[in-house]
Amino acid sequence: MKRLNIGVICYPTVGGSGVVATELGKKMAARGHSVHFITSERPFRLTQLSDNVQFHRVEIEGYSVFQYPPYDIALANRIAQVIQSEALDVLHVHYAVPHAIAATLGRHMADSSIPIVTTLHGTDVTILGEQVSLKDTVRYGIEQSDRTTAVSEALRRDTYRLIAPDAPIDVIYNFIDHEAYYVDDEERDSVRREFGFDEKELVFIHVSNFREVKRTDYVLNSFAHILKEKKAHLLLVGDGPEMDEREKQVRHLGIEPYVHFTGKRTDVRSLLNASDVMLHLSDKEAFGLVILEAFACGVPVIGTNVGGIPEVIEHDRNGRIVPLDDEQAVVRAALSLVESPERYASFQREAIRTAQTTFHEDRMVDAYERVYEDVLLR
Ligand code: GMT
Repeated sequence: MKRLNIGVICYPTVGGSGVVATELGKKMAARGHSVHFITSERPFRLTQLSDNVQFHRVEIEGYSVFQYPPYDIALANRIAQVIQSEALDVLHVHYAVPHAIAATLGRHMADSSIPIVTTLHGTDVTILGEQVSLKDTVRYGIEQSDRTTAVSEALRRDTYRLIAPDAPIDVIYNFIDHEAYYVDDEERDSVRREFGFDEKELVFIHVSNFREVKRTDYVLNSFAHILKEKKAHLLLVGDGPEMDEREKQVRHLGIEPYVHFTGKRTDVRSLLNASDVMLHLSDKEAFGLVILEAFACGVPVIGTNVGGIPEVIEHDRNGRIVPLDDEQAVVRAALSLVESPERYASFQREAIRTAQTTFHEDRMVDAYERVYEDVLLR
């Protein structure tokens, strides 16, 4: 395929959509394309720039008249500049709002017909698509794009149900970097030593941004029920708006010695390696990238029957699916998963296989490359 100049627009801070955008950009660069990230900060996973991986900062200048800094307009302005200065062939925007709109405006400002590919990631549809103030804008962004992709079948269905765009949507699943996530027994031992866990003790893990949709209240209530049956520990990794509430809940449940708040950590792989089972009990989740990260480290996942989660977790193979708000179902799923070492080992093997085959990065990068090729042919 011809070498392309690809403009990538995403949220640069911690979050699955920015991670996917950055990893995809890096993989495209490894295939010989030139990738230009147009973002307000350098994406946190973009640790190295090179001749074919560049970062174009969006400068947002304030002015006393503005009640809010005009990020969307500044982004459109920067997109228009980079389309011209770098002779971009295609724009790939991650997260519909405001990125698809800013790309449409930037293209118009540059007097260009550059194709726009928009990838929907989740709450850009399932939350913003329900807001009267934004719903029509999300639809407009999708309809102005030359191609739209969604990270799961569930998100594709939700997009038609909630927003009803007059446009086709392709599903391209997420993937993870296998050089960053893998099984490591030494890491398991060292993290277990750090937290004072015995080799045989059962360790659960939850990793998220502690927003309401992640239902960390349900994670804690379920874990408290597990503790009534079996001694265990819970690593809570990440930080976010619900953290204070969760600390109060832990005190209220009287389970302080068994719950370990780690805050944001850069060594998530080590924490996953030290864990036996992940709990991912969201009430909205288009995909759940951390589930794949857990799988790659050989950790089976208990997840809710919500959004794209059942597309990633194969019930009774690499994890278990439970109904939302059924704490006893989580207890049963967790304890029966670990009671037989043979069964647990089979779940671990399946988890690793899922991350390495069904969701292998090469499949997804090929699919995105085909999308670029298609929109350029038109
Ligand atoms: O939509 C969000 O909540 C933010 C977004 C993000 O930037 O992390 O998360 C979504 O995109 C991820 C990457 O595609 C998916 O793995 C998450 O499931 C999805 N979050 C939700 O749907 C809640």
